[in-house]
Amino acid sequence: MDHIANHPATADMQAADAAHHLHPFTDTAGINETGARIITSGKGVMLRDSEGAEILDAMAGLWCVNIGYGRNELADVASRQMRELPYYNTFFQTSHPPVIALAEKIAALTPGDLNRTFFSCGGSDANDTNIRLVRHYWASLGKPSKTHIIARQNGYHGSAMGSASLGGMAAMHAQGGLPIPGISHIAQPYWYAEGGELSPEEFGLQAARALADEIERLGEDNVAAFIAEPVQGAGGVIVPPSTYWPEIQRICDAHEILLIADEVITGFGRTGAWFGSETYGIRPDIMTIAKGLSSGYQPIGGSVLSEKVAAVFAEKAGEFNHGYTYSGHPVAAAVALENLRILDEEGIVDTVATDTGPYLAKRWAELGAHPLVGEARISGMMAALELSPDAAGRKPFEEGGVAGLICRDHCFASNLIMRHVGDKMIISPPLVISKAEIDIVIERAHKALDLTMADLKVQGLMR
Ligand code: PXG
Repeated sequence: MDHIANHPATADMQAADAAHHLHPFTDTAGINETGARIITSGKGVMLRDSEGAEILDAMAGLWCVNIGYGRNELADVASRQMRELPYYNTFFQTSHPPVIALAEKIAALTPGDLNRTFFSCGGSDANDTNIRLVRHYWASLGKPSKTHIIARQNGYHGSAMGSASLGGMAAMHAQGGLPIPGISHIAQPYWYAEGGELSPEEFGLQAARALADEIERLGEDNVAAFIAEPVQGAGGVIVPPSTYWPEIQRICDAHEILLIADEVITGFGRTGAWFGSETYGIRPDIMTIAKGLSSGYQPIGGSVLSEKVAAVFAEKAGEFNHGYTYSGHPVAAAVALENLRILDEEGIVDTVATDTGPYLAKRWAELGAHPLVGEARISGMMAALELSPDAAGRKPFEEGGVAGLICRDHCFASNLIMRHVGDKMIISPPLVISKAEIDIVIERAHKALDLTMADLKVQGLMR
Protein backbone atom coordinates (compact mmCIF):
# COMPACT_ATOMS: atom_id res chain seq x y z
CA MET A 1 0.00 0.00 0.00
CA ASP A 2 1.27 3.48 -0.78
CA HIS A 3 2.14 5.16 2.45
CA ILE A 4 2.31 8.93 2.68
CA ALA A 5 3.81 9.78 6.04
CA ASN A 6 3.56 13.54 5.69
CA HIS A 7 1.62 14.04 8.88
CA PRO A 8 2.64 15.13 12.37
CA ALA A 9 3.80 12.56 14.92
CA THR A 10 1.02 10.38 16.31
CA ALA A 11 1.33 11.73 19.85
CA ASP A 12 1.05 15.32 18.60
CA MET A 13 -2.08 14.52 16.59
CA GLN A 14 -3.59 12.68 19.55
CA ALA A 15 -2.94 15.66 21.80
CA ALA A 16 -4.54 18.07 19.32
CA ASP A 17 -7.48 15.69 18.85
CA ALA A 18 -7.92 15.47 22.61
CA ALA A 19 -7.79 19.25 22.94
CA HIS A 20 -10.08 20.30 20.09
CA HIS A 21 -12.28 17.48 18.82
CA LEU A 22 -15.53 16.23 20.31
CA HIS A 23 -16.09 12.67 19.01
CA PRO A 24 -19.50 11.14 18.21
CA PHE A 25 -20.71 8.27 20.44
CA THR A 26 -17.52 8.51 22.50
CA ASP A 27 -16.72 9.04 26.17
CA THR A 28 -14.48 12.10 25.90
CA ALA A 29 -12.59 11.46 29.14
CA GLY A 30 -11.82 7.92 27.99
CA ILE A 31 -10.53 8.79 24.54
CA ASN A 32 -8.51 11.70 25.86
CA GLU A 33 -6.73 9.34 28.19
CA THR A 34 -5.98 6.57 25.67
CA GLY A 35 -5.59 8.73 22.57
CA ALA A 36 -7.41 8.08 19.31
CA ARG A 37 -6.06 5.56 16.85
CA ILE A 38 -5.38 7.72 13.83
CA ILE A 39 -6.28 6.27 10.45
CA THR A 40 -4.32 7.73 7.58
CA SER A 41 -5.13 5.73 4.42
CA GLY A 42 -7.04 2.78 3.03
CA LYS A 43 -6.97 0.36 0.12
CA GLY A 44 -9.49 -2.39 -0.51
CA VAL A 45 -10.47 -3.77 2.89
CA MET A 46 -7.30 -2.56 4.60
CA LEU A 47 -6.69 0.60 6.58
CA ARG A 48 -3.35 1.97 7.66
CA ASP A 49 -2.80 3.94 10.84
CA SER A 50 -0.32 6.69 11.65
CA GLU A 51 2.12 4.15 13.07
CA GLY A 52 2.10 2.12 9.86
CA ALA A 53 -0.03 -0.78 11.14
CA GLU A 54 -2.31 -2.43 8.59
CA ILE A 55 -5.80 -3.10 9.90
CA LEU A 56 -8.47 -5.26 8.29
CA ASP A 57 -11.66 -3.21 8.43
CA ALA A 58 -14.42 -5.79 8.83
CA MET A 59 -16.93 -2.96 9.48
CA ALA A 60 -16.45 -1.12 6.15
CA GLY A 61 -16.07 2.08 8.15
CA LEU A 62 -19.55 2.40 9.62
CA TRP A 63 -21.24 -0.21 7.41
CA CYS A 64 -20.73 1.97 4.37
CA VAL A 65 -17.57 1.42 2.30
CA ASN A 66 -19.21 -1.20 0.10
CA ILE A 67 -16.77 -0.98 -2.83
CA GLY A 68 -13.74 -0.80 -0.52
CA TYR A 69 -11.19 1.95 0.01
CA GLY A 70 -8.99 3.60 -2.58
CA ARG A 71 -11.09 3.56 -5.73
CA ASN A 72 -9.51 6.43 -7.61
CA GLU A 73 -12.36 6.56 -10.14
CA LEU A 74 -14.46 8.24 -7.45
CA ALA A 75 -11.73 10.77 -6.70
CA ASP A 76 -11.45 11.57 -10.40
CA VAL A 77 -15.19 12.06 -10.76
CA ALA A 78 -15.25 14.32 -7.68
CA SER A 79 -12.40 16.39 -9.00
CA ARG A 80 -14.02 16.75 -12.42
CA GLN A 81 -17.38 17.70 -10.91
CA MET A 82 -15.81 20.26 -8.58
CA ARG A 83 -14.19 21.97 -11.54
CA GLU A 84 -17.38 21.87 -13.61
CA LEU A 85 -20.00 22.80 -11.00
CA PRO A 86 -18.92 22.44 -7.36
CA TYR A 87 -22.26 23.44 -5.96
CA TYR A 88 -25.68 24.42 -6.99
CA ASN A 89 -28.97 23.81 -5.23
CA THR A 90 -32.07 21.97 -6.30
CA PHE A 91 -34.53 24.37 -4.67
CA PHE A 92 -36.57 26.95 -6.57
CA GLN A 93 -36.94 25.43 -10.05
CA THR A 94 -33.34 24.36 -10.72
CA SER A 95 -31.61 21.02 -11.15
CA HIS A 96 -28.27 19.80 -12.51
CA PRO A 97 -26.94 16.83 -14.50
CA PRO A 98 -25.45 14.67 -11.69
CA VAL A 99 -28.55 14.75 -9.49
CA ILE A 100 -30.83 13.98 -12.43
CA ALA A 101 -28.69 11.02 -13.52
CA LEU A 102 -28.46 9.73 -9.95
CA ALA A 103 -32.21 9.97 -9.32
CA GLU A 104 -32.81 8.06 -12.56
CA LYS A 105 -30.26 5.39 -11.62
CA ILE A 106 -31.76 4.92 -8.15
CA ALA A 107 -35.20 4.52 -9.70
CA ALA A 108 -33.80 1.81 -11.99
CA LEU A 109 -32.02 -0.08 -9.19
CA THR A 110 -34.65 0.02 -6.46
CA PRO A 111 -37.38 -2.64 -6.53
CA GLY A 112 -41.06 -2.18 -7.40
CA ASP A 113 -42.22 1.30 -8.27
CA LEU A 114 -39.82 3.21 -6.01
CA ASN A 115 -39.15 5.93 -8.54
CA ARG A 116 -38.55 9.38 -7.05
CA THR A 117 -35.86 10.46 -4.59
CA PHE A 118 -35.67 13.36 -2.13
CA PHE A 119 -31.97 13.80 -1.33
CA SER A 120 -30.33 14.35 2.05
CA CYS A 121 -26.76 14.28 3.34
CA GLY A 122 -27.12 10.97 5.21
CA GLY A 123 -29.56 8.65 6.92
CA SER A 124 -30.51 10.79 9.93
CA ASP A 125 -31.74 13.73 7.91
CA ALA A 126 -33.43 11.40 5.41
CA ASN A 127 -35.46 9.87 8.24
CA ASP A 128 -36.29 13.34 9.59
CA THR A 129 -37.50 14.09 6.07
CA ASN A 130 -39.62 10.94 6.22
CA ILE A 131 -41.42 12.12 9.36
CA ARG A 132 -42.47 15.38 7.74
CA LEU A 133 -43.10 13.69 4.42
CA VAL A 134 -45.53 11.02 5.63
CA ARG A 135 -47.44 13.51 7.76
CA HIS A 136 -47.74 15.94 4.86
CA TYR A 137 -48.76 13.05 2.60
CA TRP A 138 -51.74 12.21 4.79
CA ALA A 139 -52.65 15.87 5.36
CA SER A 140 -52.65 16.34 1.59
CA LEU A 141 -55.10 13.45 1.29
CA GLY A 142 -57.42 15.16 3.78
CA LYS A 143 -56.40 12.92 6.70
CA PRO A 144 -54.45 15.27 8.97
CA SER A 145 -55.01 13.09 12.04
CA LYS A 146 -52.74 10.41 10.60
CA THR A 147 -49.50 11.60 12.21
CA HIS A 148 -48.32 8.88 14.58
CA ILE A 149 -45.34 6.78 13.53
CA ILE A 150 -44.70 3.30 14.86
CA ALA A 151 -41.08 2.18 15.13
CA ARG A 152 -39.25 -0.52 17.09
CA GLN A 153 -37.30 -0.94 20.28
CA ASN A 154 -33.58 -1.23 19.55
CA GLY A 155 -34.05 0.11 16.03
CA TYR A 156 -31.58 2.69 14.77
CA HIS A 157 -32.64 5.47 12.42
CA GLY A 158 -30.11 8.22 13.13
CA SER A 159 -29.07 10.88 15.60
CA ALA A 160 -31.13 13.97 14.75
CA MET A 161 -34.11 14.82 16.98
CA GLY A 162 -36.63 13.11 14.74
CA SER A 163 -34.57 10.16 13.59
CA ALA A 164 -33.23 9.43 17.10
CA SER A 165 -36.85 9.46 18.29
CA LEU A 166 -37.76 6.92 15.61
CA GLY A 167 -34.85 4.86 16.86
CA GLY A 168 -35.51 2.73 19.89
CA MET A 169 -32.16 3.13 21.63
CA ALA A 170 -32.77 3.65 25.35
CA ALA A 171 -29.33 5.20 25.88
CA MET A 172 -30.05 7.83 23.24
CA HIS A 173 -33.52 8.61 24.57
CA ALA A 174 -31.94 9.18 27.98
CA GLN A 175 -30.19 12.31 26.69
CA GLY A 176 -31.58 15.49 25.18
CA GLY A 177 -35.30 15.13 25.77
CA LEU A 178 -36.19 12.27 23.42
CA PRO A 179 -38.32 10.89 21.97
CA ILE A 180 -40.38 13.67 20.43
CA PRO A 181 -44.15 13.11 20.69
CA GLY A 182 -46.09 11.08 18.16
CA ILE A 183 -43.77 8.10 17.96
CA SER A 184 -44.05 4.74 19.73
CA HIS A 185 -41.95 1.61 19.72
CA ILE A 186 -42.99 -2.02 19.45
CA ALA A 187 -40.96 -5.16 20.21
CA GLN A 188 -38.13 -6.21 17.94
CA PRO A 189 -37.88 -9.62 16.21
CA TYR A 190 -34.86 -10.63 18.31
CA TRP A 191 -35.41 -14.33 18.79
CA TYR A 192 -32.06 -15.17 20.43
CA ALA A 193 -32.60 -12.87 23.42
CA GLU A 194 -36.36 -12.51 23.56
CA GLY A 195 -37.82 -15.59 21.89
CA GLY A 196 -37.93 -17.70 25.05
CA GLU A 197 -39.36 -21.14 24.41
CA LEU A 198 -40.99 -20.22 21.10
CA SER A 199 -39.51 -21.42 17.83
CA PRO A 200 -38.01 -18.61 15.72
CA GLU A 201 -40.98 -18.91 13.33
CA GLU A 202 -43.57 -18.63 16.11
CA PHE A 203 -41.68 -15.75 17.66
CA GLY A 204 -41.42 -13.94 14.31
CA LEU A 205 -45.20 -13.99 13.97
CA GLN A 206 -45.67 -12.82 17.54
CA ALA A 207 -43.24 -9.92 17.08
CA ALA A 208 -44.96 -8.87 13.85
CA ARG A 209 -48.41 -8.98 15.44
CA ALA A 210 -47.25 -6.32 17.91
CA LEU A 211 -47.67 -3.94 14.98
CA ALA A 212 -51.33 -4.85 14.54
CA ASP A 213 -51.89 -4.42 18.28
CA GLU A 214 -50.24 -1.00 18.28
CA ILE A 215 -52.28 0.15 15.26
CA GLU A 216 -55.41 -0.95 17.06
CA ARG A 217 -54.38 0.78 20.29
CA LEU A 218 -53.71 4.08 18.50
CA GLY A 219 -56.54 3.86 16.00
CA GLU A 220 -55.73 3.47 12.32
CA ASP A 221 -56.96 7.02 11.65
CA ASN A 222 -54.10 8.34 13.76
CA VAL A 223 -51.25 6.28 12.32
CA ALA A 224 -49.17 7.58 9.42
CA ALA A 225 -46.46 4.95 9.04
CA PHE A 226 -44.38 2.09 10.34
CA ILE A 227 -40.60 2.29 9.99
CA ALA A 228 -38.10 -0.55 10.34
CA GLU A 229 -34.74 -1.78 9.14
CA PRO A 230 -35.02 -5.04 7.12
CA VAL A 231 -32.19 -6.32 9.33
CA GLN A 232 -31.36 -4.20 12.40
CA GLY A 233 -27.76 -3.09 12.04
CA ALA A 234 -26.62 -0.92 14.95
CA GLY A 235 -28.92 -2.93 17.22
CA GLY A 236 -26.62 -5.90 16.65
CA VAL A 237 -27.37 -7.49 13.26
CA ILE A 238 -30.76 -8.79 14.33
CA VAL A 239 -31.82 -11.06 11.46
CA PRO A 240 -35.59 -11.52 11.74
CA PRO A 241 -37.18 -14.98 11.63
CA SER A 242 -38.51 -15.93 8.17
CA THR A 243 -42.11 -15.37 9.28
CA TYR A 244 -41.61 -11.78 10.41
CA TRP A 245 -41.57 -9.65 7.27
CA PRO A 246 -44.40 -11.43 5.41
CA GLU A 247 -46.65 -10.84 8.43
CA ILE A 248 -45.56 -7.19 8.77
CA GLN A 249 -46.27 -6.70 5.06
CA ARG A 250 -49.69 -8.33 5.46
CA ILE A 251 -50.54 -6.06 8.39
CA CYS A 252 -49.44 -2.93 6.53
CA ASP A 253 -51.48 -4.01 3.47
CA ALA A 254 -54.54 -4.61 5.65
CA HIS A 255 -54.34 -1.12 7.18
CA GLU A 256 -54.02 2.28 5.64
CA ILE A 257 -50.49 3.07 6.82
CA LEU A 258 -47.23 3.63 4.97
CA LEU A 259 -44.34 1.21 5.27
CA ILE A 260 -40.90 2.81 5.45
CA ALA A 261 -37.97 0.44 4.95
CA ASP A 262 -34.83 1.99 6.39
CA GLU A 263 -32.21 0.53 4.06
CA VAL A 264 -29.37 2.80 5.13
CA ILE A 265 -27.31 -0.29 5.99
CA THR A 266 -29.11 -3.04 4.04
CA GLY A 267 -29.18 -1.11 0.76
CA PHE A 268 -26.72 -1.46 -2.12
CA GLY A 269 -25.77 -5.09 -1.77
CA ARG A 270 -25.27 -5.62 1.95
CA THR A 271 -27.69 -8.57 2.26
CA GLY A 272 -26.65 -10.18 -1.02
CA ALA A 273 -29.36 -8.50 -3.12
CA TRP A 274 -29.38 -4.85 -4.18
CA PHE A 275 -31.81 -4.12 -1.34
CA GLY A 276 -32.85 -5.87 1.84
CA SER A 277 -36.43 -5.39 0.68
CA GLU A 278 -35.71 -7.93 -2.05
CA THR A 279 -34.02 -10.37 0.33
CA TYR A 280 -36.94 -10.21 2.80
CA GLY A 281 -39.87 -9.71 0.41
CA ILE A 282 -40.80 -6.19 1.56
CA ARG A 283 -42.75 -3.74 -0.62
CA PRO A 284 -41.97 -0.39 0.97
CA ASP A 285 -43.86 2.82 0.23
CA ILE A 286 -40.72 4.75 1.13
CA MET A 287 -37.12 3.58 1.36
CA THR A 288 -34.39 5.38 3.30
CA ILE A 289 -30.96 5.16 1.67
CA ALA A 290 -27.45 6.48 2.51
CA LYS A 291 -24.09 4.84 3.34
CA GLY A 292 -23.55 2.34 0.46
CA LEU A 293 -25.17 4.80 -1.98
CA SER A 294 -21.76 6.48 -2.22
CA SER A 295 -19.78 3.78 -0.39
CA GLY A 296 -19.14 6.56 2.11
CA TYR A 297 -16.92 8.50 -0.30
CA GLN A 298 -19.29 11.47 -0.04
CA PRO A 299 -22.06 12.25 2.44
CA ILE A 300 -25.34 11.59 0.66
CA GLY A 301 -28.64 9.89 1.41
CA GLY A 302 -32.25 10.08 0.45
CA SER A 303 -35.87 9.04 0.73
CA VAL A 304 -37.06 7.04 -2.27
CA LEU A 305 -40.81 7.29 -2.87
CA SER A 306 -43.10 4.76 -4.48
CA GLU A 307 -45.43 5.94 -7.25
CA LYS A 308 -48.33 6.04 -4.78
CA VAL A 309 -46.55 8.48 -2.49
CA ALA A 310 -44.88 10.40 -5.29
CA ALA A 311 -48.22 10.92 -7.02
CA VAL A 312 -49.61 12.78 -4.02
CA PHE A 313 -46.58 15.07 -4.03
CA ALA A 314 -46.92 15.56 -7.78
CA GLU A 315 -50.64 16.22 -7.74
CA LYS A 316 -51.98 17.36 -4.37
CA ALA A 317 -49.33 18.30 -1.85
CA GLY A 318 -48.38 21.73 -3.16
CA GLU A 319 -45.02 23.04 -2.01
CA PHE A 320 -43.16 20.70 0.36
CA ASN A 321 -41.63 23.21 2.76
CA HIS A 322 -38.54 21.16 3.46
CA GLY A 323 -34.99 20.91 2.11
CA TYR A 324 -31.31 20.92 2.94
CA THR A 325 -28.71 23.23 1.40
CA TYR A 326 -26.88 20.12 0.24
CA SER A 327 -29.91 18.09 -0.96
CA GLY A 328 -28.66 16.51 -4.19
CA HIS A 329 -25.18 18.03 -3.89
CA PRO A 330 -23.57 17.76 -7.34
CA VAL A 331 -20.22 16.37 -6.18
CA ALA A 332 -21.86 13.83 -3.86
CA ALA A 333 -24.32 12.87 -6.60
CA ALA A 334 -21.57 12.40 -9.19
CA VAL A 335 -19.53 10.27 -6.79
CA ALA A 336 -22.58 8.17 -5.85
CA LEU A 337 -23.30 7.59 -9.52
CA GLU A 338 -19.75 6.38 -10.14
CA ASN A 339 -20.00 4.13 -7.06
CA LEU A 340 -23.21 2.59 -8.42
CA ARG A 341 -21.57 2.09 -11.81
CA ILE A 342 -18.74 0.15 -10.14
CA LEU A 343 -21.12 -1.94 -7.98
CA ASP A 344 -23.18 -2.70 -11.08
CA GLU A 345 -20.56 -3.25 -13.79
CA GLU A 346 -18.21 -5.25 -11.58
CA GLY A 347 -21.02 -7.56 -10.50
CA ILE A 348 -20.16 -6.98 -6.85
CA VAL A 349 -23.66 -7.72 -5.54
CA ASP A 350 -23.80 -10.97 -7.54
CA THR A 351 -20.43 -12.03 -6.17
CA VAL A 352 -21.72 -11.52 -2.63
CA ALA A 353 -24.87 -13.49 -3.44
CA THR A 354 -23.24 -16.46 -5.13
CA ASP A 355 -19.64 -16.66 -3.99
CA THR A 356 -18.16 -14.64 -1.13
CA GLY A 357 -21.41 -14.36 0.85
CA PRO A 358 -21.94 -18.13 1.04
CA TYR A 359 -18.24 -18.57 1.83
CA LEU A 360 -18.44 -16.08 4.71
CA ALA A 361 -21.62 -17.81 5.94
CA LYS A 362 -19.82 -21.16 6.04
CA ARG A 363 -16.78 -19.80 7.86
CA TRP A 364 -18.92 -17.69 10.23
CA ALA A 365 -20.86 -20.80 11.22
CA GLU A 366 -17.54 -22.32 12.31
CA LEU A 367 -17.17 -19.49 14.83
CA GLY A 368 -20.63 -20.44 16.05
CA ALA A 369 -19.11 -23.64 17.40
CA HIS A 370 -16.73 -21.73 19.72
CA PRO A 371 -17.63 -22.37 23.40
CA LEU A 372 -18.07 -18.61 23.98
CA VAL A 373 -20.61 -18.24 21.15
CA GLY A 374 -24.33 -18.81 21.70
CA GLU A 375 -25.39 -18.01 18.16
CA ALA A 376 -23.76 -17.07 14.86
CA ARG A 377 -26.11 -15.37 12.40
CA ILE A 378 -25.61 -13.73 9.04
CA SER A 379 -27.39 -11.98 6.21
CA GLY A 380 -25.21 -11.54 3.12
CA MET A 381 -22.25 -9.49 4.33
CA MET A 382 -23.52 -8.52 7.79
CA ALA A 383 -23.10 -10.95 10.65
CA ALA A 384 -23.17 -11.29 14.43
CA LEU A 385 -21.90 -13.57 17.17
CA GLU A 386 -23.72 -13.72 20.52
CA LEU A 387 -21.18 -14.12 23.32
CA SER A 388 -22.53 -16.17 26.19
CA PRO A 389 -21.21 -17.75 29.41
CA ASP A 390 -23.50 -20.72 28.68
CA ALA A 391 -23.68 -20.99 24.93
CA ALA A 392 -26.07 -23.93 24.79
CA GLY A 393 -28.58 -22.17 27.06
CA ARG A 394 -28.63 -18.78 25.22
CA LYS A 395 -27.74 -17.21 28.57
CA PRO A 396 -26.63 -13.59 28.82
CA PHE A 397 -23.69 -12.46 30.97
CA GLU A 398 -24.70 -11.05 34.33
CA GLU A 399 -23.00 -7.76 33.55
CA GLY A 400 -23.74 -7.03 29.89
CA GLY A 401 -21.14 -5.53 27.57
CA VAL A 402 -17.97 -6.52 29.44
CA ALA A 403 -17.23 -9.61 27.33
CA GLY A 404 -18.00 -7.72 24.12
CA LEU A 405 -15.64 -4.91 25.02
CA ILE A 406 -12.83 -7.32 25.93
CA CYS A 407 -13.32 -9.15 22.64
CA ARG A 408 -13.43 -5.90 20.66
CA ASP A 409 -10.14 -4.83 22.25
CA HIS A 410 -8.49 -8.15 21.38
CA CYS A 411 -9.67 -7.75 17.79
CA PHE A 412 -8.38 -4.19 17.62
CA ALA A 413 -5.03 -5.25 19.07
CA SER A 414 -4.70 -7.90 16.34
CA ASN A 415 -5.55 -5.39 13.61
CA LEU A 416 -9.09 -6.55 12.99
CA ILE A 417 -11.91 -4.04 13.24
CA MET A 418 -14.95 -5.89 14.53
CA ARG A 419 -17.51 -3.91 16.52
CA HIS A 420 -19.31 -4.94 19.68
CA VAL A 421 -22.90 -4.11 20.57
CA GLY A 422 -23.18 -5.17 24.18
CA ASP A 423 -22.05 -8.79 24.02
CA LYS A 424 -22.72 -9.17 20.31
CA MET A 425 -19.69 -9.10 18.02
CA ILE A 426 -20.58 -7.82 14.58
CA ILE A 427 -19.03 -7.45 11.16
CA SER A 428 -20.11 -5.74 7.97
CA PRO A 429 -17.05 -5.83 5.71
CA PRO A 430 -16.61 -4.13 2.35
CA LEU A 431 -18.55 -6.17 -0.23
CA VAL A 432 -15.34 -6.63 -2.21
CA ILE A 433 -13.71 -8.70 0.52
CA SER A 434 -11.98 -11.78 -0.96
CA LYS A 435 -12.10 -15.33 0.35
CA ALA A 436 -8.47 -15.04 1.50
CA GLU A 437 -9.37 -11.89 3.43
CA ILE A 438 -12.43 -13.63 4.92
CA ASP A 439 -10.03 -16.32 6.15
CA ILE A 440 -7.99 -13.63 7.91
CA VAL A 441 -11.14 -12.24 9.58
CA ILE A 442 -12.11 -15.69 10.83
CA GLU A 443 -8.62 -16.52 12.04
CA ARG A 444 -8.24 -13.25 13.97
CA ALA A 445 -11.78 -13.43 15.33
CA HIS A 446 -11.19 -16.98 16.52
CA LYS A 447 -8.04 -15.94 18.33
CA ALA A 448 -9.85 -12.97 19.90
CA LEU A 449 -12.60 -15.31 21.14
CA ASP A 450 -9.99 -17.60 22.72
CA LEU A 451 -8.25 -14.68 24.45
CA THR A 452 -11.58 -13.23 25.58
CA MET A 453 -12.67 -16.53 27.10
CA ALA A 454 -9.34 -16.81 28.94
CA ASP A 455 -9.76 -13.28 30.33
CA LEU A 456 -13.34 -13.94 31.39
CA LYS A 457 -12.26 -17.05 33.27
CA VAL A 458 -9.46 -15.17 35.05
CA GLN A 459 -11.95 -12.47 36.04
CA GLY A 460 -14.43 -15.06 37.26
CA LEU A 461 -17.05 -14.00 34.73
CA MET A 462 -17.18 -17.42 33.13
CA ARG A 463 -16.59 -20.93 34.36
N1 PXG B 1 -30.70 4.44 9.52
C1 PXG B 1 -29.97 3.35 9.76
C2 PXG B 1 -30.59 1.99 9.58
C3 PXG B 1 -28.63 3.48 10.14
O1 PXG B 1 -27.90 2.39 10.38
C4 PXG B 1 -28.90 5.87 10.04
C5 PXG B 1 -30.20 5.67 9.65
C6 PXG B 1 -28.39 7.27 10.18
O2 PXG B 1 -27.57 7.58 9.12
P1 PXG B 1 -26.46 8.73 9.26
O3 PXG B 1 -25.89 8.78 7.86
O4 PXG B 1 -27.14 9.99 9.59
O5 PXG B 1 -25.51 8.30 10.33
C7 PXG B 1 -28.08 4.76 10.28
C8 PXG B 1 -26.65 4.98 10.70
C9 PXG B 1 -22.99 1.87 14.55
C10 PXG B 1 -23.46 3.03 13.75
O6 PXG B 1 -22.07 2.05 15.34
C11 PXG B 1 -24.52 2.91 12.89
C12 PXG B 1 -24.94 4.02 12.16
C13 PXG B 1 -24.28 5.22 12.29
C14 PXG B 1 -23.21 5.32 13.15
C15 PXG B 1 -22.80 4.23 13.90
O7 PXG B 1 -23.53 0.78 14.40
N2 PXG B 1 -26.04 3.88 11.33
